Amino acid sequence: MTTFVLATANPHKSLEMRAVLSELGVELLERPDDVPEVDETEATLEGNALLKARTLVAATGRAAIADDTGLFVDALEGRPGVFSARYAGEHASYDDNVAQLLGELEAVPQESRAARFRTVIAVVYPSGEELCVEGVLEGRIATGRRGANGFGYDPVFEVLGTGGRTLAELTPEEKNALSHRGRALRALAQVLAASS
Ligand code: ITT
Repeated sequence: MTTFVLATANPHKSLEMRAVLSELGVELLERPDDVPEVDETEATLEGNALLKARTLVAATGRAAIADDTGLFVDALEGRPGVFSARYAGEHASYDDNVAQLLGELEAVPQESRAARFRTVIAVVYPSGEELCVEGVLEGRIATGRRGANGFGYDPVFEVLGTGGRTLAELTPEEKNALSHRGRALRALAQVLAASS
């Protein structure tokens, strides 16, 4: 059994990572409460994921796993991207961020609302060895919120190939089976299996 300390402080992300990894033979240890949140100062998802994982290795002496995710909207030249958590301001809620997104896209027609979620998962070992994998989910930004599941931008992200359903209209199992995060975690399991 592979064991990592979890670097994310986001309980929604943590729940999804646990659900996927428990089926792939990877055990996650809780992020210790006394480790301060990491300032995401890098310009890329990979850079920020590595920052978060390295911080947990330094604090615990154990191998750590981090997720950094962004929503990249074509009509906004890739924004909010790396800044997805702080899109509507430093302490913005999920709802504030969604409102900001819908507002900015108000005049943009359906066919020009393409977007994708990208997740980078970083694993860092106490030896200094590091690895990163990525998962992508293609879709489109809806004109309003739909669905009650998930978190963040899920109510406005229509998933390509699902007949226009948003991520928030999928069950947790459906989301994990096709999401950016699920894909990245399954890619990680393959890399780990190949190197063991
Ligand atoms: P940690 O850094 O502690 O892991 P965070 O919430 O800051 O937590 P990210 O920087 O990776 O994590 O995420 C940026 C934002 O993107 C997040 O706050 C959500 O608003 C959104 N987000 C991430 N994953 C998502 C998903 O699967 N569905 C919808 N929105 C998501």
